[in-house]
Amino acid sequence: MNNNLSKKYMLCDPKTYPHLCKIDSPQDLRLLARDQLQAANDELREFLINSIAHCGGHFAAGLGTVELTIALHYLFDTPSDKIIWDVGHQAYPHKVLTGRKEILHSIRQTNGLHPFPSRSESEYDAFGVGHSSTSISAALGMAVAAKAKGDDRRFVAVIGDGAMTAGLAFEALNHAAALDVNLTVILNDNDMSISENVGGFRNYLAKILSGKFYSGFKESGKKALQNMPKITRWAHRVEEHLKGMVMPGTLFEELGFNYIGPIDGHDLDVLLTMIGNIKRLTGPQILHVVTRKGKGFSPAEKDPIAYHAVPIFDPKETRLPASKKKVTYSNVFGKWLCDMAEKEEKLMAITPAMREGSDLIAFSKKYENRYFDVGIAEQHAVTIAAGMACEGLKPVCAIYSTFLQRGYDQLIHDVVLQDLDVLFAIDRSGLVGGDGATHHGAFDISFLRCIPNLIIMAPSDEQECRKMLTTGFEFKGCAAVRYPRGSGTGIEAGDSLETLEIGKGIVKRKRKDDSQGIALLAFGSLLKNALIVAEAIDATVVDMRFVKPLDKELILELSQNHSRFITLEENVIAGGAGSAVSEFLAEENIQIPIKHLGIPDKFIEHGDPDELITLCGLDVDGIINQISNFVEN
Ligand SMILES: Cc1ncc(C[n+]2csc(CCOP(=O)(O)OP(=O)(O)O)c2C)c(N)n1
Repeated sequence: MNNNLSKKYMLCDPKTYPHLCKIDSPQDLRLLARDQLQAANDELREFLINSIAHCGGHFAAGLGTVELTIALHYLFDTPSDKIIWDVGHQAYPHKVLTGRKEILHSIRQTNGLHPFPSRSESEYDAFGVGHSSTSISAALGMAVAAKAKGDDRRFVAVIGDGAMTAGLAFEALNHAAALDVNLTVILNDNDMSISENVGGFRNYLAKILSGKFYSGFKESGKKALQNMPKITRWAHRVEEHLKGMVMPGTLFEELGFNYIGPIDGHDLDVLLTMIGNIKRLTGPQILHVVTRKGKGFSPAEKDPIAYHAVPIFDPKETRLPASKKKVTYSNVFGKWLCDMAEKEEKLMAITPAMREGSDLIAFSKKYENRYFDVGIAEQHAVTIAAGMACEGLKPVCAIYSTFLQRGYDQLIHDVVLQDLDVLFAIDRSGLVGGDGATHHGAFDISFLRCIPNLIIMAPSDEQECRKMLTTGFEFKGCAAVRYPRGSGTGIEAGDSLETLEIGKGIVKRKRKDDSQGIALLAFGSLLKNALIVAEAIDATVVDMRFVKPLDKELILELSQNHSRFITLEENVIAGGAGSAVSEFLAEENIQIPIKHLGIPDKFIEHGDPDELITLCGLDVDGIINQISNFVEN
């Protein structure tokens, strides 16, 4: 892409964007007359399409929240009032209106804007997000604090219908009803998660919107709003009025919320009127807003799954560029799953709303009855797997490392403690790149390896990944295979369903010099760098394969004829695989200098994956430097 050309699209020039270019903060937006807002709104959408097309990032969700963002910042006194975006992938319009439009194109890149709202980035980013379904709890906490301080401020949680499927969101709704605080929840219902939303709650929302009810409201809504009584009498009258228009006794009403809606989230007038009115109500309010993912960009409206997050593309084209990517670890998993399912009928696959990311598309089509998208509900994903295993099935729970953090208690208490047969296919382990600190799979080795009886494997290439998946599947008990985001060495994973001997590593290179020297003990993806380093410094290299159980025999053997150990892993050093080696050496009272290389003890931000590896000193030069310092000291 021509850089000058792309820059032109990414800047907010006054000719194309006469209103938007003057908005550097919500205060500027509030200076606009109400009849100028539609123009500003349309410019904002145009700007988003052009900018994101030229830098890549989350796309379709943000196009669906343009009107909502304008209405909220126009009506609420942000940043004193707080808008809490759930997940935050839909918050690009919010970033544009809150002083970040000229740098929007840097989003997700090294030193660029955070991929999601971040408290360190802007005072308008009320809560740091990335993982879903936290907004209502966070907003509720803020509202409680404001009440305790005697502040009359407003707190608005904006949550999608997908994010609403998590238990956490319902826990917060349940609690909110017990508290007398001013909380507004905006349910942004586009009937999509990343893929189609699933489950009974989705069906419930669909019922609310179905047939004459919703279309009837659409027609009558504006009229009804125009006829509303003056605001002095409004609060108690409108409640009945609105309730008359909507289904009586909705689920939300039963929970203690004042439910209002559904309304058309792309009708700016209706949004402004409704939110303006809600602002004056006290207690917990829920506004049900219906939007369309990808709104205003027809290819994204037609295919919101493909346009959920996009690479750089030409906005004049109706298609995204064909992916030139190599086979990814997710692809290796997706193919293995289909192959194994053919052989083993007991295999069931579970995903918490990540069908595309975990590459379960083929499986979901071929084995419809053995495929379970449980919604954004990681805890439930783990425990439903436990239940299936109790009945003799063999569930494979495909889950991103970062999202398994949500299912930790379930993993210990419901699966491993009961010695149940579940395989965890842990995708996106290690550094993930543009999604940043909220999404790096930096901790799984540390939080898994302290659990008794669990088998943990880390593949160094695609073939190993396939063997480990088979090994974990055949194992009677709980096993985990943690593999990285993206492609690996490029080696063909093949078709075999071969297993590995549990707890056995493999020596990949022996030191040429017989005298004592360095042994590099690699766990997973860093093996390829270790092999290059070993050529430069003449070291022994071991692919440890198993984080748990460790190949103790091999470690003992290596300690006989090496003077130093270096461990390598794409996980935090704290409590990682290297620590496991040190613990074992200490237990055996073997004193050998050992250096652990991995992710340092800080949160790593977003950026280009290779740059992040370099930042952590895990590229070839970085490893050599760290080893030299260790040897010299
Ligand atoms: C705990 C957690 N699990 C999974 C994800 C991955 N994820 C990001 S956005 C998304 C879909 C969200 O759907 P919804 O809330 O309806 O928002 P929409 O994209 O439809 O606007 C998912 C599953 C996540 N961010 N957090």
